[in-house]
Amino acid sequence: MTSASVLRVLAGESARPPPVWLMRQAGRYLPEYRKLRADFAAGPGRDSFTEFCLSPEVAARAAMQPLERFPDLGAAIVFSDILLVPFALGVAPDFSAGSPRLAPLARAEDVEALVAHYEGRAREVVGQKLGAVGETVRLLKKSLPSEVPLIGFAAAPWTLACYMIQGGGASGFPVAREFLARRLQSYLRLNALLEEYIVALLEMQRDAGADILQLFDSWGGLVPEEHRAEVTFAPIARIAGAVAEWKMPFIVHARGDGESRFDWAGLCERLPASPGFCRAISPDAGTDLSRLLPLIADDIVIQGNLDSRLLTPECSTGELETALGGLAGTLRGRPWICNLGAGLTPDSDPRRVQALIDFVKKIK
Ligand code: 1CP
Repeated sequence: MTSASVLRVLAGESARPPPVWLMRQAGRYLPEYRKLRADFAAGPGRDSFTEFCLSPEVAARAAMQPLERFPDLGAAIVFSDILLVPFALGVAPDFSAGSPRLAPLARAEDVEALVAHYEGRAREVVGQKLGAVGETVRLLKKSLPSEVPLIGFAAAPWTLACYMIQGGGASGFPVAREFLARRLQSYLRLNALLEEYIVALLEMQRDAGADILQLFDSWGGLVPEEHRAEVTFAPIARIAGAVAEWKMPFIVHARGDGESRFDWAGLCERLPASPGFCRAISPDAGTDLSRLLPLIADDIVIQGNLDSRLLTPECSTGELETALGGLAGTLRGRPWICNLGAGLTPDSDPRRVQALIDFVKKIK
């Protein structure tokens, strides 16, 4: 399999078999990643995950690990975290309990104070606080084989706002949703501030040599329909517009939840189409692709939407093969990248990842 085909596919060419790369927070299932983390934490004053992400040599090592174990993976992703943007804005996440915790932006005044301090300074602040991410990208570009593209990333404003308003991860992010419902104008000020910082972070990764940019709107499915245009579609379309000017491939990932699905057709309508710009979407496992595909433009590349459980002991290898066959059938004739609909979970079995790669090689 040629790894470069992720870029070829993003340029709209069909590749059989399709390239494979597996998503974010991926390291956690690899023993070599857990060792790297433990060794780092054992160093003097170095217990925080944020510091791990902001140490370019060690972050580059973590990013290389999946490729070293699975040389057939079709892309690498920079090792970093979406919550480095709140960190740059002075709202540092604490990862020590597993799920991150942050000082919550509970009141409209908290948002105003943040905006007053940080608005209009994104390039300067991102350079100062997150320059290490650019350095990681530069190191990775030196170590990666030339045919393996590097993905840089950030999260969409809503997903970051969820963590910042809620004060951490939470099922359904009820506090963030209530803030949106009751204080829309204040929420939109935060959204705009985040958008400015997200573009600056993506730009920094581009300048450092990233080949592809991905935006994670992990909690995008929680935005109620009446607010989607302002909260989700318009900012993502503007961020895509910036990436389109840089003529780089752009992938959007989002998830729905049980009650509320992410409106992919609505987003796709608004993603700019321009020469030399490749648009890709990465829908979660709950998205019904056979219903979605007729609603979106043919040039939009699909990545995903395999169920992450297929790589865990919860499912059998046979179930993985069947699911993959079904996905390949649905996507026949379209450019696609084989990936999960969410990140690899810590209980994923590395042998199952190899099985996935081997099954994909057989796709005609
Ligand atoms: O070592 C550890 O235990 C930390 C686990 C971990 C890792 C490996 C976290 C904490 N972040 C990461 C790295 C990471 N996160 C990457 C780097 C590339 C890779 O390893 O593949 C990427 C792309 C992310 C993106 C990320 N972070 C997302 C978006 C993707 C998704 O899963 O929807 C989100 C929501 C986060 C927040 C986050 N960071 C870490 C955790 C445990 C979480 C989830 C928190 C929650 O429960 O809501």
